[in-house]
Amino acid sequence: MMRLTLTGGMMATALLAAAPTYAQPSGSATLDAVKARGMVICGIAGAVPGFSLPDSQGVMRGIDADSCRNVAAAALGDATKIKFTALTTTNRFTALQSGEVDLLVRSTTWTLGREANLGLEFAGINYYDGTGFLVKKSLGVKGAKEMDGATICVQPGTSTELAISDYFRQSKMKFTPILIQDLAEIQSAFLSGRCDSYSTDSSALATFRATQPNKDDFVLLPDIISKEPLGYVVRKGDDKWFDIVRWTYFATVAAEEYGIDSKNVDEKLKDTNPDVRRLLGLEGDMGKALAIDNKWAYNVVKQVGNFGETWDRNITVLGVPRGINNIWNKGGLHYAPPIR
Ligand SMILES: N[C@@H](CCC(=O)N[C@@H](CS)C(=O)NCC(=O)O)C(=O)O
Repeated sequence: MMRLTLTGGMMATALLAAAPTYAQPSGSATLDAVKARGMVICGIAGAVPGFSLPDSQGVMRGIDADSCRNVAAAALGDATKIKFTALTTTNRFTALQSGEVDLLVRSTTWTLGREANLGLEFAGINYYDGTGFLVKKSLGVKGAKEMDGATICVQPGTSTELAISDYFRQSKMKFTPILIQDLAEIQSAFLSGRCDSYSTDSSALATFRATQPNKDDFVLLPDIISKEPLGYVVRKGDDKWFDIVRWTYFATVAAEEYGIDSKNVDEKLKDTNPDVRRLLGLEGDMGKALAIDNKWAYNVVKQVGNFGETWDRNITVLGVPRGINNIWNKGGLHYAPPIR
């Protein structure tokens, strides 16, 4: 027994002496890969105003793009260390499963089926949305219940498809789906009158309508027929990465709650409130617990902004009211558990 312990100890010493200086493994294969690469790879749509769309300088803008940047700021200390991969409604899940992307923030609805069947899990919700219908005003339809017999343009592989079929079946109405994958194609099919309605997340319908030159020719029906909580998705089995992504989202919400934003965050470093001090990495080793820098949340807020800033910059400008997407103490659903 004695000899075995001695031998083990000697071997360990020899191994230590010979060990090359690799970065300490974090316990997260995804975080280790992200660090080695110096970049977070994030799956987005890349063509949806307010969510992810390149601006005139080619910079990806939108709430999904900024959610990706939040994770780069938290994990690497630099929101610009991000590569965006444009994915479709049908290839998004395989891209995440195969490791082509480190996370997916692509107007993707959290459902039981996706979480239980696909080996994926939802780490946070960046937009509480719902399925809506866009119609031409000239059609004269005022509500979804008047759509019996309608043809509806919808993207395949979406939870929208299921929401519509449930709604029509339940309402004892018929409809004909026109399934079109490509976004530009589905939108031009709707504009040219191939379908009576275009259905998807109502946020995307509102922003699509807002960006049309003749936007008053279109009506977003008042009916929201399903819950579509859109969020941050990661692979199952990497709990530490899941924690980083989940608490990054919470940090943006907590920052808004405490009144910390990208402009005053340096001033807030002098704050005596223990919640603020822990969030900003001044005490409590919250970052260390996540295997990242204690300044993780400071970096997110300083470089990208708090949740409300991200919302206003991307969504408010398109005329979509905040509603249930406010933080909890202002009547909304975004709520962060204690960061302590
Ligand atoms: N939230 C639904 C619908 C997702 C969806 O269809 N998103 C649309 C509207 S936001 C989209 O990303 N279109 C852009 C594209 O396909 O390039 C889901 O997860 O299935």
